[in-house]
Amino acid sequence: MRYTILRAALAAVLLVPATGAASGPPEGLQARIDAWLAASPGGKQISPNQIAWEGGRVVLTLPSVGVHGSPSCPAGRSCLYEHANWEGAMLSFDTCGFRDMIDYGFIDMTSSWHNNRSTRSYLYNWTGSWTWLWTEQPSTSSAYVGDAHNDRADGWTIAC
Ligand SMILES: [Ca+2]
Repeated sequence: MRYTILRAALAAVLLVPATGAASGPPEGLQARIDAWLAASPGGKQISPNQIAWEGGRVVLTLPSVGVHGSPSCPAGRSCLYEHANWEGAMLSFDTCGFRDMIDYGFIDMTSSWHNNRSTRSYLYNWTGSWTWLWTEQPSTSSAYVGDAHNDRADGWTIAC
């Protein structure tokens, strides 16, 4: 029960910047970093636009100048993007296994992806249990996950 409440609270916190960004001037980068860290304890800021968890195995990159706009995931990592066309915040992993993206403030956010690893990734939605959304083949990308899957992914399994 506590888990469900935390998830709902996190979603509410994370929806605020998205709404503000759409209707007003761009908010400060550091302010967005600060809000992200407050909502996702355990992360550490490692550069002006990046937060790392697990010693760098998981890295969030916020667009500091312009947008990503192309599949930009570093070699050996698998990346999820906040917006279509590989734009907005990017969450990247360089380790295999399952992760609940509530730990990184990235639930219900993914709109495009780039898997730059040699193994598959599997994305899931939390609906009281884990429901499979899509599979990413090695060294592939998608500019948009589609309306049925947009802003749904909460869990991520990267094959070893
Ligand atoms: Ca979801």
